[in-house]
Amino acid sequence: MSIIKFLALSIFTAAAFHTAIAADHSMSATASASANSTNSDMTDGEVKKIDKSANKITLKHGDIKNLDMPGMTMVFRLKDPAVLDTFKVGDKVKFKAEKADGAIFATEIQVAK
Ligand SMILES: [Cu+2]
Repeated sequence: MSIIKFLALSIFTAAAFHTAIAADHSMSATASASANSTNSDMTDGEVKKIDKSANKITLKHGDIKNLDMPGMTMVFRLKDPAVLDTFKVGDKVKFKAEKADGAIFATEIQVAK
């Protein structure tokens, strides 16, 4: 009786231990996958023109994967016009491109280091 109890307990303990390892492993795999996708969403660009009154910025940009767009020079709108004060023509930037209301917005735009 006591041997069966002991065996049952050790099998249960081993199973619980394995489950804990598996949960840990899948959690860290998910975290690194989402970090990778965040990085690849950022597009490189160069500031060509800033139009503060119209809240627009002209960028020469690299491939925009999420919008399926090749590199080109084009106008982006900004959700936060205050960021225009932090750039000047010729700055290299990184940003995310988002389609909204029939226009393309540059979001999370920042000077590239
Ligand atoms: Cu474009």
